[in-house]
Amino acid sequence: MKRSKVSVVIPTLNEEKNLPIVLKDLKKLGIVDEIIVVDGYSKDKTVEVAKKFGCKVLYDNKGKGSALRLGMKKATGDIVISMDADCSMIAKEIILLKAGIEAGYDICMGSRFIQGGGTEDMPLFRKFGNKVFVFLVNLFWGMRYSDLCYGYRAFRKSIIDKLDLKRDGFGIETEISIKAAKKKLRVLEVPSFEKSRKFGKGNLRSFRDGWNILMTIFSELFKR
Ligand SMILES: Nc1nc2c(ncn2[C@@H]2O[C@H](COP(=O)(O)OP(=O)(O)O)[C@@H](O)[C@H]2O)c(=O)[nH]1
Ligand SMILES: [Mg+2]
Repeated sequence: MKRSKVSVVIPTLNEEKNLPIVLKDLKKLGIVDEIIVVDGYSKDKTVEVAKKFGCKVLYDNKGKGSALRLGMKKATGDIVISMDADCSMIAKEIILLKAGIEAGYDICMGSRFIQGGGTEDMPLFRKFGNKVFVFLVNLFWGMRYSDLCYGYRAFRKSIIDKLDLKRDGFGIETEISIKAAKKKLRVLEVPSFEKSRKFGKGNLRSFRDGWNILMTIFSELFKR
């Protein structure tokens, strides 16, 4: 079997301390062929770090979703992995995500809420919000997702255009899950453990982005 080429797309905003750790782990893995950092015009040395490690650097000023869309479009791998730069994701799990695509699935999503997964980066009310959103998406689109607002995922490159993604902000993961359901893509969940962010503060705001996610769900409900 031909070896699949693997691209990793990382949206970044002021991650100069976290990014070197993430990139070192990715290099150590030895199965990543291309790393695309999509930076939201960081005020720190994030871009310098990315260049030092030989990453492709792109810029986007709209938000995490928009950055991810750009990176996924420009990726040249057969398998495209989306990942955060905050040290919350374990690089080795890429092996599992990649295996899902190689086994024939179109999208392989990390889930924090199946056996083997977990999170130390989610206060109780966010867990509750996530549960409500998962329930709604499963109800409206007949899925059996266990997680929704989580960005550690692998995509078969050839289905990325089909998803026709539009969201600019933190609604992007939800949009992906819903459109994968609508377009009847083959989706697999694999367990993933989310560690706490190592340095700095997250950019996600629970109420603003919770609202954003809810609006993503309802706007998709009224579209074909
Ligand atoms: N390019 C870009 N990246 C962002 C933006 N906001 C967050 N990120 C990155 O997206 C990833 C997830 O963001 P984070 O704030 O940790 O959100 P959380 O993990 O959902 O709490 C991190 O790698 C951030 O650096 C943004 O506006 N633009
Ligand atoms: Mg985070």
